[in-house]
Amino acid sequence: MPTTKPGICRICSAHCGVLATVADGKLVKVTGDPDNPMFQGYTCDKGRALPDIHNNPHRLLHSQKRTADGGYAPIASEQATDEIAAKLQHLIAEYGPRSVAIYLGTNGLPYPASALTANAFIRAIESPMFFTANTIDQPGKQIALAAHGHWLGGDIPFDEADSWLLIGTNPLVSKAIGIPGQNPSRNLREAINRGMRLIVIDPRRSQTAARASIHLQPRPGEDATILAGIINLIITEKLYDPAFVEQNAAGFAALADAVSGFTVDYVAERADIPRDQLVEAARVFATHGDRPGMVNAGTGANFGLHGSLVEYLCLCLTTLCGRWQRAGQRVTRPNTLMPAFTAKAQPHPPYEGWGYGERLRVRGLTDTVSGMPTAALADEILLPGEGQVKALICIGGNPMAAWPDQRKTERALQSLELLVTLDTEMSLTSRLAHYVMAPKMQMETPAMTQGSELIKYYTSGTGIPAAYAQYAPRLVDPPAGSDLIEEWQFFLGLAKRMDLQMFFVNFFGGGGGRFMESPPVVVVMDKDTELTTEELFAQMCANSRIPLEEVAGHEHGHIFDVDAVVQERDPECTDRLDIGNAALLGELADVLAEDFRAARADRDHPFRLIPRRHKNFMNSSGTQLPKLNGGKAYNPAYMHPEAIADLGLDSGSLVTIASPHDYIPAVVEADDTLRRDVIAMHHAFGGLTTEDDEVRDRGSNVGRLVPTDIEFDAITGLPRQGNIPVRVTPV
Ligand SMILES: Nc1nc2c(c(=O)[nH]1)N[C@H]1C(S)=C(S)[C@@H](COP(=O)(O)OP(=O)(O)OC[C@H]3O[C@@H](n4cnc5c(=O)[nH]c(N)nc54)[C@H](O)[C@@H]3O)O[C@H]1N2
Ligand SMILES: Nc1nc2c(c(=O)[nH]1)N[C@H]1C(S)=C(S)[C@@H](COP(=O)(O)OP(=O)(O)OC[C@H]3O[C@@H](n4cnc5c(=O)[nH]c(N)nc54)[C@H](O)[C@@H]3O)O[C@H]1N2
Ligand code: SF4
Ligand SMILES: [Mo]
Repeated sequence: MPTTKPGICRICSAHCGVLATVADGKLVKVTGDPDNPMFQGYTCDKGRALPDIHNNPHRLLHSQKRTADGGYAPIASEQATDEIAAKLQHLIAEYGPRSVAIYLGTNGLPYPASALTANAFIRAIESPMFFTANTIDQPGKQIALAAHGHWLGGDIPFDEADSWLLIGTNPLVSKAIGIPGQNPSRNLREAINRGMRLIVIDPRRSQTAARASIHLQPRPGEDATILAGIINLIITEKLYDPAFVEQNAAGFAALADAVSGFTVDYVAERADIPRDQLVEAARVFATHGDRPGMVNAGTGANFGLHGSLVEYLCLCLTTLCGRWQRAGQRVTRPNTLMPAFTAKAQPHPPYEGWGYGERLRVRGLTDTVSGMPTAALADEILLPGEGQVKALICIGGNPMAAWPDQRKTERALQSLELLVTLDTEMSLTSRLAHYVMAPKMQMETPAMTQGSELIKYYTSGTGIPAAYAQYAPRLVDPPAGSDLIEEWQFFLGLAKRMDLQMFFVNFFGGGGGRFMESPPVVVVMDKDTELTTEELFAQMCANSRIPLEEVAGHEHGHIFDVDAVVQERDPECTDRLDIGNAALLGELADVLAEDFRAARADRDHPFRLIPRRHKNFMNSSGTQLPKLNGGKAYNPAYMHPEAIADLGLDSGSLVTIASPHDYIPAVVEADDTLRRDVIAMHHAFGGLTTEDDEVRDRGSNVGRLVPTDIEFDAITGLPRQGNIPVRVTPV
């Protein structure tokens, strides 16, 4: 008899409540859950493909070990853990703890204990080398918050706002930021029906831009310029909130001075947007409606080299216009599975965000609030000398597909003495690994929404916009005869063999610790620890506002009735947000000093390549699954039809795309939503560098076009992953 039970899809951060049907011990169907109060039946194609993902014939049911001839053979997970522990002990004894690094990718998110335990392990061996995908994503968000400070009253609710500004993000597809990701189409439709004016800045008429009231379609990479222009206009026309600024912000004069060169005419010419449209966008954002909203930027705006600055200007614009929840208003994202926190209408002051902790051996980079610079990890592997990284453990990430400079990444990974991946398939990175640990998958493990809730601490515009939580037990057994291990159990297994004591503090990172009232939960693990994931989740939620058992009692998820209202500021509070940070406004001065006309005259590279995401793929995941790729296993190079015709090409032509750094093969496809001078491609496709002739089966690796050591954010090391100058030549 098939059974259908509520579960949680955790492919992306929306964490949709779904219904999962199991028949004959197999997951056979996943649909939306109409009884889930938050999602009301919503899912996307990826969530509905969870049965295909679980039952994928390429899924690993046993861990793999590389054989002498370069192939792979199954190995028992206990045996693999024995061998990996022994190798790590040997490397640490020989080269020191820094020789061991961990990289956590996006598939840490579905398994809340995975990141915490991996981080506990690396601290237990006393290596500082813990890297995550965050620093090749939008690390500027945390840098900007450190420089600006946090508003302890939190965000304005999207579902009440009359205006919203989105820059280089497409939340209708990505569910990531701005429009709440829990059924974003519905959330946007309701807002527009209510009279919201949405402003979108995107070189492409994205799904979100197509529904905007104003769509600015600029040259890519000019987001700092445009934001500075909008701020300048708002200051000049006195459209900001002087009372809020007076009471809560420092640095107004420095900001006003730094943006003063960004006149409407200058910005319109430089970004190639109509002057009047820019003015209208600024005025609408500043004045439309009784309840004006916020501004959020996404990956598109962050990859154009000035990500930290773009994020900082977003916060400056928000504070300048006083766009934060005030005393007496409801808390937009109340804590539920996180510990209770009293929101207050006051600033949390800026704090040290970078330049501390571990120093990398390249490019003057350091640890930061956004973590260690992942774009420098390949260099740390390749650069001989003391501290060289010899072993890398990748958890739910795919460096060969997703890191910048694929060729360098490939050399680095091939040179390692030990490469371990924890991956559900022989991913591109796993194909270079010594060991591939096969893990359990989503519906085979218990699930909760704590991870989706806590991302709000990384940046505003994310997280769950209600006191909503869900817990789901394991819904299906792993396939018969399989030998699978949960990621956190792998690290506990290593710790036991290496006789380490590990501990983690839930929740680390994201400035989270700054918002704790109750003492943090400390989880300790050592060689005597015997724990189930369920027991570990209970420990992780020991001080949550709503007890985990109570959440679990509502199997379809529940919006709890918590009385969360923003409180008055403390009478003695003199803290201020900083909108005049010298380092970041110094970078804005550099932007103004750039000779943008000369940069544009690069005849060798007449196009700019920009990132975009596809609704059916989560980075590299799903790209090879027929149910999701519809038989097209490559990522086209989308170009304006006239640009294709100008080159004498057709949609479907094979081309070479070359940046000043490297080249990739690609298949062009017509897309009239783009500017003529822009090419858009999904990232995280492609094979190894020797497999270019398989482009129609594997796609093209955009990261290969990106050098890590030429143009990069000096604070976070994030290279220029967008606005990449390229030329296109027929093959
Ligand atoms: N050029 C360019 N580069 C980019 C980007 C871009 O837009 N353009 N985007 C950047 C961004 S925002 C990010 S976040 C990074 C992403 O970088 P990564 O996180 O490194 O890449 P993913 O492709 O998400 O890797 C996911 C891996 O998890 C595996 N996996 C799938 N399901 C499971 C599971 O249940 N358990 C485990 N253990 N593994 C699983 C998949 O097979 C895959 O190998 O890439 C960055 N790189
Ligand atoms: N379906 C799906 N959902 C995902 C993912 C996925 O791969 N697939 N990945 C997840 C991850 S890891 C992340 S980080 C988030 C990212 O979420 P988003 O940041 O929303 O990413 P995208 O959907 O690629 O939207 C980026 C937009 O920026 C535009 N753009 C490109 N260059 C520029 C520029 O220079 N300036 C401006 N203003 N716009 C520009 C692109 O045209 C595109 O519409 O999505 C998450 N959700
Ligand atoms: S939106 Fe995200 S969480 Fe929801 S079903 Fe799709 S992939 Fe899963
Ligand atoms: Mo990301």
